[in-house]
Amino acid sequence: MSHTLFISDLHLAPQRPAIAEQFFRFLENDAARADALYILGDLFEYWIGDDDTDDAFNAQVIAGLRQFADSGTPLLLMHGNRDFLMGEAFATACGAALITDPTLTDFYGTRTLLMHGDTLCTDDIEYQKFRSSVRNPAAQSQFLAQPLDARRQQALRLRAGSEAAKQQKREAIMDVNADAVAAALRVHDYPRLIHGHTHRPARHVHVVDGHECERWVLADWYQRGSYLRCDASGCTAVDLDG
Ligand code: LP5
Ligand code: MN
Repeated sequence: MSHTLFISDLHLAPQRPAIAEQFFRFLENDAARADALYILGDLFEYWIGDDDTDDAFNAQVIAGLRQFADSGTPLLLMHGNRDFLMGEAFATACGAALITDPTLTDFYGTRTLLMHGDTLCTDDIEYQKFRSSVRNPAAQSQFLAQPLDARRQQALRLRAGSEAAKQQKREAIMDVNADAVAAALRVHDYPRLIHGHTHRPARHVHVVDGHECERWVLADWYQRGSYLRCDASGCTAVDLDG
């Protein structure tokens, strides 16, 4: 049956080669049989600019994606909170199209809202402040004007700062806020919602203004790879083998 696959939060990094290998196998097998593959953010552990392609690992990921896209399956990429600096140059190199967060698309007769998910975490006030500062175009230009080594050091400091900050936050703060979910569903006329980011894979049902809306949360790829498969009869979460 015609179907589309959704993944997010792979956090690909050379330090975890097994997950990258699993991703390349996924591209050659399950993903190659789909109508399209959507990557809804955090493909990379972090992305410091499209000029970081002399890096052997990044070049390998680009080549894998390029081979996949060249074989004819549309590849759609959304920014996550780790890789929002992926630009048109990167997308072109991969044969992918960048899509905005949020994006509303019809899949086999079901209107579906696609998001990374971080904007729904409105209780995490520190994160939302951090987000607006790093999504500022002037701050991004200033960052990108620095040499790659300096950028890499800064990204590693931000990653360490984030891990430390998360230790101090209650779990509930780092989940989506129900009112933010309801608002996103309302403003898009009550679609199905698919997002990642929280690393809490599940299917939820939200009743908003009397409309039942499904919300699928994608899994991260820390332990193993997985994807969401949607066709005309609905969506199913699938774990990849070993
Ligand atoms: O990513 P994750 O899962 O650890 O946590 C996220 C939120 N954290 C982030 C930060 C990213 O991990 C780091 C991104 C690196 C990007 C590289 C490019 C940099 C470009 C800069 C352009 C201007 O997104 C985390 C959330 C969590 O999800 C759950 O939703 O809680 O939010 C935070 O931890 C933010 C903190 O609360 C506040 C910011 C701490 C920053 C510490 C700075 C340390 C010193 C920096 C020196 C440069
Ligand atoms: Mn994320």
